[in-house]
Amino acid sequence: MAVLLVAGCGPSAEEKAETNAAVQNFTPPFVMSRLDYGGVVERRFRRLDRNDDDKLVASELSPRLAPRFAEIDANGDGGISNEEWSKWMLARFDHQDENRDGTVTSAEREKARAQREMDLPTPAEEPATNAAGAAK
Ligand SMILES: [Ca+2]
Ligand SMILES: [Ca+2]
Repeated sequence: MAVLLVAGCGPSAEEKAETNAAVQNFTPPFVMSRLDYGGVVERRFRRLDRNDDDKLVASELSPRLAPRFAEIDANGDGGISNEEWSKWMLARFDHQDENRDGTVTSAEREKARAQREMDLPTPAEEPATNAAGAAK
């Protein structure tokens, strides 16, 4: 499994202040590209879709996401398609990508968390694996 390391660009004073504010919720620094994130989101959809019918119903969502079901189900048909899921999750990513460089850093993620945005799933949470049928 590939582990992303942050290249050594020094944090600004503001970023340091943010980092200090976020210390109580410390997660190791990371940078997540939009492309990586797309894969993570796809794998999470597959994992959440327990009955493999290519849509998520409210009971398949995590408790954290369940309250936002109606928002994610854009066409209101009672199921979240892969397309609706990806679109919504990528919108969360773009919202957190403050400087619009196509990556979300841990600093941006901590800031979003402080604003009570949802946590984005990370590659570590949804590792790429081809182990067919594992834990379904
Ligand atoms: Ca389903
Ligand atoms: Ca739908």
